[in-house]
Amino acid sequence: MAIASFTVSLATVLVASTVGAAGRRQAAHATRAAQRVGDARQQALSAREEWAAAVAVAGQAGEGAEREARAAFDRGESARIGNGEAAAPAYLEAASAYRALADRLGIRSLDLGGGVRMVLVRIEAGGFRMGSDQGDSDEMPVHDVRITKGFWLARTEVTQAQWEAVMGYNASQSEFYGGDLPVERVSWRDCQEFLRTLNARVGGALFRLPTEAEWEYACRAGGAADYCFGEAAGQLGDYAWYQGNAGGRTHPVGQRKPNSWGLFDMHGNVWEWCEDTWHDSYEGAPTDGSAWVEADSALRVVRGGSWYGDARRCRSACRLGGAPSGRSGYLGFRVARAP
Ligand SMILES: [Ca+2]
Repeated sequence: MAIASFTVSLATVLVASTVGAAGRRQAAHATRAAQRVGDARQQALSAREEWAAAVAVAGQAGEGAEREARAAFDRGESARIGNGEAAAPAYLEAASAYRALADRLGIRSLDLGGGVRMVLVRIEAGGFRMGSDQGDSDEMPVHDVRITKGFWLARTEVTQAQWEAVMGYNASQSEFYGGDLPVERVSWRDCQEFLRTLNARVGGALFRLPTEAEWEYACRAGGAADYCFGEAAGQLGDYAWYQGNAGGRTHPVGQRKPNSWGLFDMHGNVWEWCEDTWHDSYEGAPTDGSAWVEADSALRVVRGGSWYGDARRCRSACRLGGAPSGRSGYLGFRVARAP
């Protein structure tokens, strides 16, 4: 009797523990599935929000643009309510559809947190003549460049609010202080730290400085003249804060006219760091838009002129070199993003 009773008890224990293990496996599976659905839903919501922000910038969404993306999102919502794992692929489909819509608008509005966003403009691949025969010797020889890959470029210089949202500390090192003002007194190395932090947040090496060729291509916006709007330096004040109108200081970004590709303050306000090291001529420069970087160069390129400089310094082709650890009240940057 004692033996039989023991056998039953053991069997009961074995069954119970088997049921326990299966139950735990099932529960773990359900947790993972819920996690996948939750992550996918979050991706869809972020992509939808970014698209809506891009629509707000563009001022139009396009006829029926959202229909398919919203249908995929709704499929996800229905499946999620029924605890269905089919919700995850539906949400991912919605996320990708919203991203495609934003790409079609040519505008991305990146959430940096704390209500701060960064708007980027799609720059298509194409060719242009880089440099100038009329400028300084370092702007020669004028040469053909083919930007082989489209990219994204921030519509404005990085502001102090954007700097603070990414770096978590205020930009009071700047000479002029204000959220909408361009951040300045940031060295080339400080900019790299900003970009590393931003990339870590999005989980990929997407953000970087523009190359010098990309910068001039985007500044010219299809034009071959001294400025994005033509040759008349007398019109510069409509497009730029420079010595002639700035009153000895930086100004909030995006207040002057943009160039025809929708980029503000490419001329003036603050000089902008590029990725390239400094060369005092274009002899031997790459022609595919890539960065021209040599390890033994002591300087990095800056572009576009500033509140402190005259009209000649604000020309599309004008260039200077700066020590990568150098900081100044007339030097900031803008962000480029891989396609
Ligand atoms: Ca500028």
